[in-house]
Amino acid sequence: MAISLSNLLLPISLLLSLAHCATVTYNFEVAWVYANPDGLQTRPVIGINGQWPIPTIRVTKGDQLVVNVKNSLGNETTSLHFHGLYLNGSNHMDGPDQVTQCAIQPGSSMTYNFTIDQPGTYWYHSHVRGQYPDGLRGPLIVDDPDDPHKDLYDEEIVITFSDWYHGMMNDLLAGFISIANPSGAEPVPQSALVNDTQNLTVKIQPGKTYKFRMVNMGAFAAQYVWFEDHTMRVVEVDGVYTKPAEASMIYMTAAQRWSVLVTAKNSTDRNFAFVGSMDKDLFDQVPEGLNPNVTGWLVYDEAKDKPAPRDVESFEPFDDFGLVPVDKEELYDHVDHTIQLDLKMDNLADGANYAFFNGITYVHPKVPTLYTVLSAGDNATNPVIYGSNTNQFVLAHNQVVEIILNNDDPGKHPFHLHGHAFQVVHRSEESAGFYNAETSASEVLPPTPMRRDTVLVHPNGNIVLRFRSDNPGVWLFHCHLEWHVASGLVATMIEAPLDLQKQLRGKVPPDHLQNCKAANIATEGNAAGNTIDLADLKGENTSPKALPAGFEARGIVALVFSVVAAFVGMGVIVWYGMLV
Ligand SMILES: *[C@@H]1O[C@H](CO)[C@@H](O)[C@H](O)[C@H]1NC(C)=O
Ligand SMILES: *[C@@H]1O[C@H](CO)[C@@H](O)[C@H](O)[C@H]1NC(C)=O
Ligand SMILES: *[C@@H]1O[C@H](CO)[C@@H](O)[C@H](O)[C@H]1NC(C)=O
Ligand SMILES: *[C@@H]1O[C@H](CO)[C@@H](O)[C@H](O)[C@H]1NC(C)=O
Ligand SMILES: *[C@@H]1O[C@H](CO)[C@@H](O)[C@H](O)[C@H]1NC(C)=O
Ligand SMILES: *[C@@H]1O[C@H](CO)[C@@H](O)[C@H](O)[C@H]1NC(C)=O
Ligand SMILES: *[C@@H]1O[C@H](CO)[C@@H](O)[C@H](O)[C@H]1NC(C)=O
Ligand SMILES: *[C@@H]1O[C@H](CO)[C@@H](O)[C@H](O)[C@H]1NC(C)=O
Ligand SMILES: [Cu+2]
Repeated sequence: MAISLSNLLLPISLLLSLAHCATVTYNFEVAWVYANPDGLQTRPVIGINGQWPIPTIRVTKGDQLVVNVKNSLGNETTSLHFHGLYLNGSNHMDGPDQVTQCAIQPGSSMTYNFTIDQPGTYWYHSHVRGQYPDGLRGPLIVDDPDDPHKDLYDEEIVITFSDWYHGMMNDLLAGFISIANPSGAEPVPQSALVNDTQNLTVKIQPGKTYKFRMVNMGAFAAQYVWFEDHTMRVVEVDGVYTKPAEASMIYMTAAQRWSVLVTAKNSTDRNFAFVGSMDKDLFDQVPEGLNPNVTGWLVYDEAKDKPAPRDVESFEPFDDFGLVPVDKEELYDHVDHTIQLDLKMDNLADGANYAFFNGITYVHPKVPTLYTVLSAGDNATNPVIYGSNTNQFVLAHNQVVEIILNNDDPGKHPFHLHGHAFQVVHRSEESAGFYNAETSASEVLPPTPMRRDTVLVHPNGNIVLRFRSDNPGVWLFHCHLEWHVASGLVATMIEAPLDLQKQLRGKVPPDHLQNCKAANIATEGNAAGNTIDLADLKGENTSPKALPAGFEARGIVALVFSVVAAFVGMGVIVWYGMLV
């Protein structure tokens, strides 16, 4: 048997990386506190250890991260998702409830414990129904001793961007998915925030170059971001280092991260504004008096004033499609498995508006999907057992998987895949319609495509994404507008389920299972909790029924709505007008 040089080298490099690793432990007690980040309204927010904004998680590549979470909310369940982390071999630590765990019950605890082997800018947030915009979201930074750009900057600064609601998510969701909101208009935020405040000042020293690690941890609004009279050089997107690319304005969707280098002026003559401006195209109706902008300042001299930002005539952001990863990972040019997802918004028989992939809106299964995998034996490769409303796809191990997403909706949607960064191999302009493989056959795809974990699809346009199924796990693919997660724009990738069983069978920790027990949630069987006949889904969770055949959704909605209005009178119409 021949032993190649690379076989000899691999264990040595593993040893070296092991030598650096430390265990970093956080103890988080999650509970309600009060905050008023935009100066307009004090409201309950979800804090950690009595504080809000919540702490930044910071580790070094190779570290073991342990987060002990105690849920002291009293009246809501919770969970934590570590957005962008691959969690190789630790799929059970990914966080979405009813997917890889049961939600952490009030009064209960759960430990997240995994190794982080990737550098970059990430964030963590609750992954139970619509909860994180109530405040349970913060940055997660993985430092890198081998940062390829380390000679290009002197210091780094983390800044977060977010939209902000005065209402509580539970109330807003009840109004959003409701017969009183047949058009599915999303609640519009009241403010934009930087670092969970406004008017942030960032001290700058002349001549230095700063790496700004920027995170959009908002619920809904993308933000245009620019630094007046300073150029940005993009060096990282979603944990993937890129060849430096100049940009004067970027467009940061919900859940995206961008690291940019900003070189300070040599003089301290004046201070400069930087601005985050929420993309109003996302709002069905822009409420009067809304300020979509949040301003901060690069402060060179504290004695000088902080000038108001100049108006920007039009938004012309940098296009991330052309970014080239530093590692120059080549295009996956041979596809093994193509998945087509057609996105649509429509009403169901309850009159509310839902989001669909291929005509199916996501509904949580009764058993967390990972636990179905682990209890199904050989039948884990049969997609049927995961239910009728989970948009599930079973992927074989180590294949090149392609997702073609057709946006049959006039809205913009940022799509996120758990457990991977994908290659973005095609992105159409607005209104291009469905992707057509035949007419696109002559298209030259980027030889070293941009990779990231969250990407925007334009209105009525399409995107084509590719990744290798080398990370066994149950990984969600979903729109990262929190409203659309709630209305069902979610698919489930069941990646290499038999390999996943080998990794995790018998290894789900007792505290995870205990939270299921406390909530009476089964941890074995198919999506319906059936352990005898896995193909029998009787009793599973399903969405409301479709509208009767022959009825136009709009007609039904108008009819139902006028009936409601007739019963309750003009009050309802006024109230509805206020809601949108
Ligand atoms: C930021 O400054 C503006 C303009 O002075 C002010 O209206 C706003 O209330 C300030 N925001 C906060 C959170 O203090
Ligand atoms: C839970 O308690 C908070 C703080 O008192 C409250 O604002 C919120 O509405 C409650 N949530 C639910 C679902 O009752
Ligand atoms: C975390 O996981 C590691 C590796 O599996 C294990 O050795 C360690 O005991 C765990 N720590 C905690 C606090 O659970
Ligand atoms: C913004 O918030 C982050 C995360 O909490 C913190 O690390 C950083 O220092 C803050 N930036 C500034 C300029 O205050
Ligand atoms: C600042 O001064 C240095 C050294 O003289 C020079 O190399 C650099 O280009 C100047 N930077 C700017 C932004 O003018
Ligand atoms: C927000 O910024 C944009 C771009 O500069 C500007 O056109 C708009 O007037 C600003 N809005 C407010 C309320 O300041
Ligand atoms: C972990 O999973 C990611 C995502 O699939 C993959 O790119 C990476 O190679 C995996 N790493 C290891 C050590 O297996
Ligand atoms: C698993 O699938 C096989 C073959 O289809 C079937 O005979 C068996 O009953 C299934 N097992 C369960 C527990 O459903
Ligand atoms: Cu969406």
